[in-house]
Amino acid sequence: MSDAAPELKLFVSPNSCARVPTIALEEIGLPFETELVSVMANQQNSPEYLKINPKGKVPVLLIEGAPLTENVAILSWLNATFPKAHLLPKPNSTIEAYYQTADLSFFSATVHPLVTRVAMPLKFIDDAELSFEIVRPKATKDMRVVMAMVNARLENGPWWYGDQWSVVDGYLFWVWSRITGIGFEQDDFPNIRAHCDLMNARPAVQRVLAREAMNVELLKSQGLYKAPH
Ligand SMILES: N[C@@H](CCC(=O)N[C@@H](CS)C(=O)NCC(=O)O)C(=O)O
Repeated sequence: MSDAAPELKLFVSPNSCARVPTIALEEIGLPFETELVSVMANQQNSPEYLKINPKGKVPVLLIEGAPLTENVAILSWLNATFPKAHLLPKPNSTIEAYYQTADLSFFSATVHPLVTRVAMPLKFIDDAELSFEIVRPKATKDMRVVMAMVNARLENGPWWYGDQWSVVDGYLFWVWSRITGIGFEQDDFPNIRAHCDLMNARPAVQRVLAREAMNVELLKSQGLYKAPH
């Protein structure tokens, strides 16, 4: 790769976890392209998309045309490639770098699967009534335990790493917006609510939300949008 900024294209879908690397890219502040995929219309499983990501998921980051998948890898790559953006605090030791990987993996591998159960319970049982009566309430209960832990961590906030904003905050913001958008009860989690207000005030986050709102309108006009419920 030359010294010039690499050509970047991110595959996104409104309300999805692709919001997290979009926030990272907006915080970096260099130009990047996005390509819209409607997860609501199952476009992530089209033959064309599966050639880019056989896992059938967003996000994918094309770096000079080569796909990088998985949020943890994408966010870690962006952090390493654009150190001036301070997407993660500079680690003071080798183990501190692994603590950061553990934090990103916690959101990717522990919290995100719970989000999927809360937000898309039909993925887990082929019975609409049971999915909303059993899968969602159970996952919501588990999510409340995890969010209580996150809320306690933010006592030393306002951010995940205290005074320093990081992409881990972007991850938490996506999780919180996604679950509260479908009615997750917020009252017991004042620190996360304050965190969300701070996130909403960041110019980069406002640009991300404006992009998503435009994408929602575009997908609606094509009959490819379904609001979260
Ligand atoms: N481990 C992946 C998870 C990606 C993922 O589950 N993306 C969801 C959107 S939030 C998706 O594409 N879902 C489509 C599907 O499961 O069919 C990552 O962190 O990038």
